[in-house]
Amino acid sequence: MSTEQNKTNTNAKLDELDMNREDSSGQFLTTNQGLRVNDDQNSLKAGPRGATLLEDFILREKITHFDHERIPERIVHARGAAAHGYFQAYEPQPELTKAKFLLDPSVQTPVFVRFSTVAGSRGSTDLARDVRGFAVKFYTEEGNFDLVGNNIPVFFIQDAIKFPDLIHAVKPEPNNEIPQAASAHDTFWDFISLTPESMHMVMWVMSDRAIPRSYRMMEGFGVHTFRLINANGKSRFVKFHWKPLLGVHSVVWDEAQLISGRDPDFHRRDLWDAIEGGAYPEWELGVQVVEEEDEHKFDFDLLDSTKLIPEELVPIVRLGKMTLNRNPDNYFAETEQVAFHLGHVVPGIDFSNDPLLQGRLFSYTDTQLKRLGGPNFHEIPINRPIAPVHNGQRDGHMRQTINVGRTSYGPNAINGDSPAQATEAEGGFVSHAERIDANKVRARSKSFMDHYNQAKLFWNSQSPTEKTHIVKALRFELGKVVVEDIRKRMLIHLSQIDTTLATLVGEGLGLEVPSAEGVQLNKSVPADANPADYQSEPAKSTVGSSAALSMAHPPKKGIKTRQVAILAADGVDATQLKSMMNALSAEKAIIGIVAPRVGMLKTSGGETIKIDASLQTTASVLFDAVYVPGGQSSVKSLLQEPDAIRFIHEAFMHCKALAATGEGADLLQAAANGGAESLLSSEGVITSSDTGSEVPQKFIDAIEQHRFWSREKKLV
Ligand code: HDE
Repeated sequence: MSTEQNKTNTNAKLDELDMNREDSSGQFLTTNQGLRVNDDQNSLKAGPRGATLLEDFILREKITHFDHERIPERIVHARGAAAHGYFQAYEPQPELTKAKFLLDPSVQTPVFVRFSTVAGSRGSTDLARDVRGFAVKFYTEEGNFDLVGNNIPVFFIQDAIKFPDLIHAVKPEPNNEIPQAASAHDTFWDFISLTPESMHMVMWVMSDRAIPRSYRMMEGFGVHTFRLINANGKSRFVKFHWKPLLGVHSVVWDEAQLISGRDPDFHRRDLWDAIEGGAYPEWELGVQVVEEEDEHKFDFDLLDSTKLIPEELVPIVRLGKMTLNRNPDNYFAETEQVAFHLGHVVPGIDFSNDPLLQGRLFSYTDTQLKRLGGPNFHEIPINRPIAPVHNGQRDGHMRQTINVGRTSYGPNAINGDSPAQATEAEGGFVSHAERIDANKVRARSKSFMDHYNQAKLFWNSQSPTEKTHIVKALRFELGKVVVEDIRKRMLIHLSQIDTTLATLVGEGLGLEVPSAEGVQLNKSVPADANPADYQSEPAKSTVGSSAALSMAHPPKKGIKTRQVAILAADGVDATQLKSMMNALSAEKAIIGIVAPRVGMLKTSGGETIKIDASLQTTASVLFDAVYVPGGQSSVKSLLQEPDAIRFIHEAFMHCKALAATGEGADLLQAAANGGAESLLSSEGVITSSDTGSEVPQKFIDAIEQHRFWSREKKLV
């Protein structure tokens, strides 16, 4: 695929990166000292058969650099993919904030966004059942602002001091480093079953949100309550949201597991290809705004990161749009070295006292010191702000800046007291002067003790299909747990959320739901505390639902960038093929011609068409929908390929849109005969025995539905 289009999209940050770009095209090979190398194939030896000489500085330089190529991977969010783009405000927001990038709709603020999984190592699969990171660096003219969020609006724990425990529990077990990128093991569920504050998050992580179809089809959330502050110093609480313009979509768990084998880079590739192909992903940035005086009007605490504000209570105000329009040039230099930190804020944005947020304010810089090797990581090109940097910080490993002059302290008279502190009016950052009057205590607020109501709110808000998927996910995860007491404890917690949920999960585990009577459900209790003070009541039966929490409701938004497989072999009916290809291309879907072999395909009309993948190199799980055109010899060849029948069968089992015209229906029939009896009579399967002129439009409408859940057996 051409990268020309990708490279022409630029912005202030991308231009600034130019000074660090290196292009070897047409150049001589050199050492790191610029010395031209004459022989890079052989080391320097005493005679052609050795020994190798210590003198060989070219060999030593090359090998030494190689030996030091690796840096520690991120302790969490190790695996990711990133892209450049820009953010543009819709309207000036002076009442909400003085942050300049939200005040001027004519300004395009450069951004760099990194998406990630959390638990797996750098080389793990994209399709793990996991939270996804959604970290955005805005290179504003007032300095960098990092919005380091996730694709789930709440978190597992309420206090940062529990983070190492949570992560140690979910990471592979320390004795054998198994399992990779999976929460389905004893230590994770042992911890969770003793930590009821996790239950709301657990419901989200067991839902389809944890297996997104694409990074481009995920929501993003700042999770914590932040503050926006306007030029008059008025502060309001806000929750940040990213809403994808492509809608929110997921895959099914069986599919996720198969994708992990077929293409562990599925999400990375999807993001990369979409941007290379000019289908730039877009999200709207929104905020839920809560006036300071309303801080205590909710039946949960705004400082508790295990709670969300239902959109029915506080609607989202859309502030602007982010577009990702250029891939990185170099994965390590950009995606790996980018360093996010919640403490990177600009005037007009400030923090709340959420104890999880406060702990993060420490952790992110600390971790970069280890990961990137020293205090100068802000000088790494991708981390450099486009705003000028002047201060008295000096030296340290790998310092790049050549600070001139004699002074690196303030106040100073030698350099006219430069660099000067800025007044608030000059853009100096002034922390919000929140009044705090309290005793120093190591404690958890009573207002954080409700652990089940929002878990129930989430459960109540799900469609029957989504509920079924949550039950199946819990059966899978807890089914992999070996210690039976952990399963039982989890069933007790689930029974505090919803008895049907607990019973259904229990059925899958062959267990009755144990009684909660007399059980101390919360073990996350300090030594000297009264456990009774830490117990949460079961969820109230009056908890309602919130439509925004379900993926079933958002309107469907076309089939742009959906991957459609066309199964064909030599002799495929040219007219049917062309008419479907034209219709799909007009809707900006991406077509993949899949045939028994790679190379070129001959149509019935004698034309040749490039095959994109063979049945051996791809699979239905890498596509959103499948079409089989007619053509006697084409379909005859496909019928002899078990992989072609499996392709159809799998797509059907994963509830995807299927279409066939002419003899193409025979392949669907063969898949139906092979164990999917209801295939031809199911929703989302479009066939026509004639040339099927109306089939393309019906197929497009079906792809837009994403999945046909009526094919699945409902548990709820
Ligand atoms: Fe993070 N988190 N986190 N986290 N987090 C990191 O920082 C941490 C939390 C999130 O693409 C680390 O640079 C603590 C919530 C993202 O580079 C580390 C706590 C949310 C990324 C760290 C949390 C996040 C990270 C590891 C509990 C959603 C990837 C590497 C108090 C709002 C950023 C790094 C990227 C990365 C600490 C909880 C999001 C160790 C202590 C809640 C998206 O600093």
